[in-house]
Amino acid sequence: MGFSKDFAWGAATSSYQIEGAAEEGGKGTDIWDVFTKEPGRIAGGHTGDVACDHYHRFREDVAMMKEMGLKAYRFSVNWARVLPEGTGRVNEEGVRFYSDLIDALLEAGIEPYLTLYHWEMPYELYKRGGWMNPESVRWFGEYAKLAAERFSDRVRYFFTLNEPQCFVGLGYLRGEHAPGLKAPLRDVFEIAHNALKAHGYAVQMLRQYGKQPLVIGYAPTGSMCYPESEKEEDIEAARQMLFSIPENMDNWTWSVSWWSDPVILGEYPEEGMKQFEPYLPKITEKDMKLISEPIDIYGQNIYNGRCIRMGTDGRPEDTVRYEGFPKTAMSWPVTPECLYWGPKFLYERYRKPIYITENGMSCHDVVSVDGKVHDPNRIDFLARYLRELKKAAGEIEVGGYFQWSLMDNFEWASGYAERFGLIYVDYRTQKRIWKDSAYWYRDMIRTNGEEL
Ligand code: IFM
Repeated sequence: MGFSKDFAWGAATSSYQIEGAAEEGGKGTDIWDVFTKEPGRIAGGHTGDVACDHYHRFREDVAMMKEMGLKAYRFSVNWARVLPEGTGRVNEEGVRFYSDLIDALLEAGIEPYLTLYHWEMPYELYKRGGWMNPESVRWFGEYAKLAAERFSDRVRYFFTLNEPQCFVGLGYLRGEHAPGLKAPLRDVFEIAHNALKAHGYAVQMLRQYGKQPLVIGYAPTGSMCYPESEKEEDIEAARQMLFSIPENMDNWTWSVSWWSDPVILGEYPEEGMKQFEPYLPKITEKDMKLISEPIDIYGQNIYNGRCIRMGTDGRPEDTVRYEGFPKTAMSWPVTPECLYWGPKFLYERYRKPIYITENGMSCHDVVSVDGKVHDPNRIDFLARYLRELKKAAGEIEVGGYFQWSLMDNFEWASGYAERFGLIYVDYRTQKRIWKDSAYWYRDMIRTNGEEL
């Protein structure tokens, strides 16, 4: 048994990475608008001001999705486009943009999956402390309410936060992403706790104001783990490592359990409570109840994993990758097994239908002399990873898969240097060119992964 008949074959994007129109249509400024303008922050000094110009070309982009046979499209709303100051005044033009996009998707027979927060904090809220301000919980709830009121008559699937690991870890601990801070650990834990509370409050608002029964999820990331062998002890080692707490405090935000246990199980992992004790804010029962407001599906962004075995001392340990281990253009290891073991371990622990909300690779894609974009590495990557997911789908509930990304886009601190898309974007002309992998993905969807 493989993928279910109604499997959500999709592709994903995010607002800042593709929309452009940074100062158009009444949009407010967000933290990425500001961050990208600071010298030295982004490779090549790139910004998302124009990006893929999706704001103006969304109909053309939806037509491509239809041609590709996508069943689902995961996109995000830019908070500052609909609420320019973050709270209060609604920008009707911004609401109309997303509304038109949703209509176009539905007309094309594509199910919209809407993510509320893919990192665009309105700058006005940032000036008031952003996630550091306990009020951020209420702000995010107000935004979720607006999304429910305006979009949920047509959108059934919502995700709250995308990769809190990144927007907290890279944005507030390492300073590599907006807003570019290297905050003290105490502040970072408070920011993290507020963001989780905001997630819970958004779930409440979506349920309360949803115009139909909604399917609500969460889309974290984190390092996946897979066992070196099928031996029970290695499997157990990988499971333990996956949910363990990183010892190195510079890496703590990559934890899976710190971000997901509270949301699904209603408590922070005990190991983390001990290790992080000196830095933790006050955590109340009421907070935990809010954070664990029930959700319906569990999203996970998975790109690669660590190969783990049980050490001779009875503790899980990383294995060493051999010389020349396959890697993507961004130097991320190619480890297809993580798309079997990751969902399995997550399902065992959280018992919710799993959605792979992002997976993909960056390649050194070029337009060849024949005018086409040949990306055999991406096809090979997809075939290997999806084969593993298919195996998982035969054993646990897997509801969907979103390829990252529909098209090349603004890859945060790397600017436009990394190409993750199925569709090649020539940023000089905004011309879209289907890569070979896009045709491959279309055919794979057509057969529901039969030939994998
Ligand atoms: O482009 C990002 C995306 O915004 C979040 N997940 C990882 C992708 C690739 O780095």
